Amino acid sequence: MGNQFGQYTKKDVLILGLDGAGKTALLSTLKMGNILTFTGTHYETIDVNGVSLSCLDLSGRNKERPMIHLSTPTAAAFIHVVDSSDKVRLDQSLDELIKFVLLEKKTSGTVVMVLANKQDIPGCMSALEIQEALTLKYTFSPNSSLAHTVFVRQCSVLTKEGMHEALGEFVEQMQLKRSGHAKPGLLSLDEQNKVDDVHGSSGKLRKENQNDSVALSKVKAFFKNPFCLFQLK
Ligand SMILES: Nc1nc2c(ncn2[C@@H]2O[C@H](COP(=O)(O)OP(=O)(O)OP(=O)(O)O)[C@@H](O)[C@H]2O)c(=O)[nH]1
Ligand SMILES: [Mg+2]
Repeated sequence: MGNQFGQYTKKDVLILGLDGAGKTALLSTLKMGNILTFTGTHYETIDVNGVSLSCLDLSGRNKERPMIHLSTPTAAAFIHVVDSSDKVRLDQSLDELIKFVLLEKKTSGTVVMVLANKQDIPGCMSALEIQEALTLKYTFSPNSSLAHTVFVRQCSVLTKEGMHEALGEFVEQMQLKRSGHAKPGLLSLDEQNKVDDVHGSSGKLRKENQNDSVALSKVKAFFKNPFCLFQLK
């Protein structure tokens, strides 16, 4: 697990969310197959269905909050992790998503996955409940070409249930976005990628996945904003 940042590094995917939501658990599980406990901010490159994603796991702790403003303009896409068992702080979590991503003009047009984590905890909120809470707070305007593509999915990083499916969909939405086919606004929970509609066949999309290093390198070229030096604990 990388725990040192180089200066001026560009990042593709920014993992956000309050402290304790499961950001580091997600990244370590995707990278190494199980939850590892690290504090602070981490950078890792992971592979999702053959697509390489550079991920920045930005600590939710106060000390590192100012980094959000520096890193959001450099991100191609966002994963906002929510602790679905933490009903008390759901408002705060969604407020941060709205403030740092949805209302931030520099992130316009990006893919945003809200990941309702910790579904293994009895009595936790479902993705639908979290989506409803989000729509009460924020009005999506799908008609704008600059609108984010937002979708809410649920998983348990602990049991891995739903985790790989959610990440797979996230990558597909990133690819649709790059090809200009992503649907802006809030995607419904049961909305599947209209892969066949867009690409003619799912086989073609899989082929595009394999060629993604070229697409990714083009995307990376967009993100020329300097990053910052992270000092880890
Ligand atoms: N029950 C359960 N616990 C989880 C799950 N995912 C993460 N956790 C636990 O939640 C705690 C916090 O997880 P982290 O990944 O460190 O949280 P974080 O979002 O990185 O928090 P900060 O780095 O402080 O911003 C750890 O004890 C994890 O083991 C899950 O799906 N279910
Ligand atoms: Mg963490």
